[in-house]
Amino acid sequence: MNLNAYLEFSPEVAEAKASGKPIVALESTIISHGMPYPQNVEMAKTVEQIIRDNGAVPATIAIMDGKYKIGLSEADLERLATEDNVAKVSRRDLAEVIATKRIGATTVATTMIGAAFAGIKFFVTGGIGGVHRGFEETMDVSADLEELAQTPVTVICAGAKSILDLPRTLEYLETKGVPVIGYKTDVLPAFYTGTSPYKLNGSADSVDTIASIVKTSTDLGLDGGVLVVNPIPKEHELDAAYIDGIIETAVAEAEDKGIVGKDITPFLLGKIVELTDGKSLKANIELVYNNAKVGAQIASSYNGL
Ligand code: PSU
Ligand code: MN
Repeated sequence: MNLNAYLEFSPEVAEAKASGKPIVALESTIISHGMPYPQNVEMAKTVEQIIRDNGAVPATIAIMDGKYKIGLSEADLERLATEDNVAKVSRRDLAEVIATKRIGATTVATTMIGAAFAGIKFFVTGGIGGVHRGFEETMDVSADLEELAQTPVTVICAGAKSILDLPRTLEYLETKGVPVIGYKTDVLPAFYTGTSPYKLNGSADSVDTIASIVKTSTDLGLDGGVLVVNPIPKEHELDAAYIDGIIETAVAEAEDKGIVGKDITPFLLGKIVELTDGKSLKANIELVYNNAKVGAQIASSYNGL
């Protein structure tokens, strides 16, 4: 069976591929499970436009009607944001959701897989999954990290939220051979805040340097992805003590309620929005926009190499 039978390109993405334009993938779990309606659809449309404004073509990815859709229409975005029973699809769930023709939102892991199938090298999101706090008991490590280890797509994000164990997430990425490059920073950004105590091994001050790192990794056949961590703009940062307190409360509530597995990240994300009265949502949206700008610029620079 031909892989192409499972892929469905939007007209915009098909045209971009045919004419060799830079393309940037976007995930859909951030829409279905990461943000409330209608801000999620608004964010999804605006982020696509920011990518266009910065010289690249957006390709939001999701699973619909038995296909890996590469590039979504506005109606598709609306479906993802409003339909009940949108599956959160990680690598484990992929074959099942495609075969049974359910509607599925792609995580970082499955957006990387779809992007690689589609020949797209860059992918912009908010935050990645990682090693969960208390992993010693639960063994909960996001499949996003394994995907970064094996799939050659560059992911531009704002670091990871401290709902995760950040230093262990970095250790895991090191073990798996994933370069983590700070854009204009030498510490890991912690999503809502631009800094953290955790030193990075690599950093770059220009998008051209990042493009050349990606090119070199590709030329060497290193296989895995590159993780670019881009701090939230200063004017949108939340106070570190404030957001850490909120995260502690959310994590404790998840534990009390016995929430585990694929449900824990969406639960924590929703809880944080609720406890911050939407302040975290505003920060989340702004950091995605900032990542879109940088990601499109990296993809354009790469195209010129
Ligand atoms: N972190 C966020 N926002 C998100 C996610 C993570 O700040 O929307 C989503 C992404 O789709 C990510 C997934 O790939 O959650 C990770 O889920 P898990 O921890 O179950 O692997
Ligand atoms: Mn998990």
